[in-house]
Amino acid sequence: MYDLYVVTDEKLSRGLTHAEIARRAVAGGADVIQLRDKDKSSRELYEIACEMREICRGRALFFVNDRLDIALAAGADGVHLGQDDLPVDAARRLAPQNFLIGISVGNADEAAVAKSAGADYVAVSPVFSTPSKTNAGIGHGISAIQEIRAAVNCPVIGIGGINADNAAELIEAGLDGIAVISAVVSAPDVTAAAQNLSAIIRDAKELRA
Ligand code: TZP
Ligand code: MG
Repeated sequence: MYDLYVVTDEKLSRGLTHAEIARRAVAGGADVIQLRDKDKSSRELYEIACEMREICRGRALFFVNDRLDIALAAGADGVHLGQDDLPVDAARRLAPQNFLIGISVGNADEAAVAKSAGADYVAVSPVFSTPSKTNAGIGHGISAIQEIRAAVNCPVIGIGGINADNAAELIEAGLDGIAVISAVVSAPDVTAAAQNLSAIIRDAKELRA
């Protein structure tokens, strides 16, 4: 469900818009697309989210980062929250049934709290240090994946410094899904990069099964 999760970022792309990144990543088999933009106005975000909603419909889950209001208004499948965003239980009270809520966590305690507040998945963030996010902090590493995996029974995904070279070992360590920006968004061929990562994740899961 969350195997390949692509977070869009126009600044890290080679001149593509959020919508075009989404279109190309979905064509390459991305399972989830997340709109992430810290600079645009609410109106701009809403319009982009509506366009991405249609691109993803029936093909990939569509999430909005941070902004529950934009996610709900655009009819997104879910919202992705951080530890400093709206609490999961507050978001849950505002959201319709079946609306998905994901949250970034850094350790097993945060994961357990998020799960009991109603999170649908937790994202170990960052798995490795990365320049793609300002103040992402030091990577929590593979040991954190294993601790968080053991602490919660919901899907655990990872984000931060993940690419085609290290994705398989992270699936092996227990991740259910791999979230990336640069490995797909900054690639010269977004569709081919998504296809390649998707195949790596699928093969690693088959080996694990
Ligand atoms: N949250 C934690 S790390 C990160 C976000 C949005 C950036 C991930 O980007 P990349 O290029 O896949 O390391
Ligand atoms: Mg956030």
